[in-house]
Amino acid sequence: MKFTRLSVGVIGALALLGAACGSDSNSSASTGDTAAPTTEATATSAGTATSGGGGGGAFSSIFLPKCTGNAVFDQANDGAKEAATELSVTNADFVGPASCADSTGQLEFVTNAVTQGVNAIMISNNAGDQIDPAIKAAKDAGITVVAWDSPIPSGEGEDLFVAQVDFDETGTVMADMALEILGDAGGELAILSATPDAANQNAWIKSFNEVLKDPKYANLKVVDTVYGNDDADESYNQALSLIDKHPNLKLIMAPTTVGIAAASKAMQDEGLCEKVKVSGLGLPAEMQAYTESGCAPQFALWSFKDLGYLAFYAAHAISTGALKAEEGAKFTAGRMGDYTIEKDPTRSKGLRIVMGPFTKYDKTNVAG
Ligand code: RAM
Repeated sequence: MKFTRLSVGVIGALALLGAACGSDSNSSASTGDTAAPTTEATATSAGTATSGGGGGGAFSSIFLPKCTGNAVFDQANDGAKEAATELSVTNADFVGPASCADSTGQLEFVTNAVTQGVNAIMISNNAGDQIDPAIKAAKDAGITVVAWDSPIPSGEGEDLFVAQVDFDETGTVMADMALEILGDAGGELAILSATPDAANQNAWIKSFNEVLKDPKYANLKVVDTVYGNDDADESYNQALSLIDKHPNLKLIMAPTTVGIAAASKAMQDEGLCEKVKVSGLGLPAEMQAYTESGCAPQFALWSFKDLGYLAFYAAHAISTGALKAEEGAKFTAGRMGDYTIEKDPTRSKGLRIVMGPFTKYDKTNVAG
């Protein structure tokens, strides 16, 4: 049976959504307490969030992904919950817009958190600099703001960015995968990204284009950059448009777990995997079939669970006063060990810690 392009995309979207819904997203609501937040170590009065589990110590926070319904954000939230349990504090409220396409959808969650007087906001920013006024209001209210996965580009109002990997390294990793897949002959490639305002993808694309200037990659030609808004259906259709528009396209590079899986499915459904390969940043569980079939021979990622765990430890430490968000400050994040805060060299302003490492996947290790 041959599905239409749209219906296959819809099925793909539902499958991804179903996978995401399978995990516990701990979305129980905070009580809306309006007690003033404080950054003191003894800040026990402000938090009354009532999410289940996590020991129950009063530390109220929100864990705000770009949008809900993405398996990697559920994994990050699992890590945050693990940290909350170890720290004997209440889990963060896992809240966010239903669609990543809604680039300003996160603003109301930040604003509500300020009204509720939470101790900390942990955010993967999907709104570029448009988030600045809301984040600044949170900061002015004494709330700890830790970005994870996707930073506040200006650094304004953000205490710390928990970087999954070094953002400049991402460009090199993607360029090397493209070169290995296409070989020295190279060819045309297109980038299929998430949302146009996603700070992480935009930084990675910038770095990728920078790295490609090295003569080593001279035969790799980026012919287009398109956005699937981290929506499986939209990404699927964007991948199909790319192959219609660029008949000589040899590779789709998707620095998004949603985009890479959707593009792989599109190429597989069209029987094009021999002609157009897919690579980028992908979740092994979503990519295994495409990697084993040769549609997506190589991709990379890091642990989202660890990222959420580390973000929660950092936010808790800063909020309680155990850690000062300043260059050179050190702290220990449970099972993940020691970290030192540094200036973020990939932004003009802002502090970061870098988690790492990248794991590269191919058919030898994708099954785990
Ligand atoms: C998607 C999201 C996320 C990004 C990954 C690689 O799941 O856009 O922010 O880190 O892809």
